[in-house]
Amino acid sequence: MKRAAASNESALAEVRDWVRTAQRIVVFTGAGVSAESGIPTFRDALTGLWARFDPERLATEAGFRADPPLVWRWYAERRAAIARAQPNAGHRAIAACEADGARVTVVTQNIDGLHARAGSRTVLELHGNILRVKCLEGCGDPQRIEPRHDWRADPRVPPACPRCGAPLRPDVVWFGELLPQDVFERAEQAVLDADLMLVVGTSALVHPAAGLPLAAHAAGARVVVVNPAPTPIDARAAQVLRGAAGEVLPALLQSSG
Ligand code: BV8
Ligand code: ZN
Repeated sequence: MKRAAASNESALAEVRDWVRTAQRIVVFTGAGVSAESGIPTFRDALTGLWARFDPERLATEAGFRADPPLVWRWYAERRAAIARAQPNAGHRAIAACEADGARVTVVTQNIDGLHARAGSRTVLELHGNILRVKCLEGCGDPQRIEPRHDWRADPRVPPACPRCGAPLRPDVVWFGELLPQDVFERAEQAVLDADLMLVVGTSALVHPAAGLPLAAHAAGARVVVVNPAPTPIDARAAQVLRGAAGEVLPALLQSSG
């Protein structure tokens, strides 16, 4: 296993080769791929008013039931910021690579929908999507919600389910909740079929998502990490590209021409 700084042209050239010759590529992303779009990573999301909360307590059903307006407003603030954000060069490079004919499956932990907005067509959202809401008691289907509505002044916080009157909640996977079964199974299948997996912008701490790069490695795929900081996956990586997604991915995925 070789380590290389993103600036190391030979490492980039080697991984560019792997991208060109790979049959099936999985790009596994975390909050770091959206950092250059100005979206704070999950733990950084707790700035200002939320700084005194622990994300692993706030992003839970118990946290929501304990104080629905507080948790609703935390998601509304993140949703409004996400609606104002734009996909960055990293998101666009992944989408361009897919458009280039490479069989690319994006498996993301992010709930911001930016991969799809950048043009990626095969995106598996393991942890849901902040732009949708659903009934707390599980009736009916998730619905898109207007991201720019100012909930700070709205007394209907959280709004009630139109069918049963229970509170609406974000359609995201909270800690202690199961991931959407069909999505996770498709992600596992894509990982087992892949011959190359790019692990971009994730601290790989949250399970079961963080187990996917290990499964790819165990199934014989080459794993490449793109991250400015060390991660637990580095030890199993065929290459580690130390750098920001918005810089490394365009250099890595430029169309093989
Ligand atoms: C479940 C949606 C079970 C919500 C999220 C003890 C041991 C192991 C596991 C557990 C444990 N105790 C509890 C658990 C289980 C728990 C878990 O894994 N906890 C962890 C913290 C230990 N997991 C769960 O609860 C999961 N469910 O296990 O259910 C079960 C079993 C039976 C029956 C019922 C249930 C559900 C987990 C999903 C939680 N939801 N998101 C929301 O967003 O509000 S997770 C959330 O945090 C994100 O989605 C992401 O997945 C995760 C990590 O977020 P961040 O750290 O912010 O982002 P990231 O990891 O991506 O880190 C940023 C990275 O980017 C860094 O590496 C940084 O260096 C890099 N970076 C920064 N800038 C850039 C960059 N990289 C590239 N370019 C840049 N410019
Ligand atoms: Zn309902």
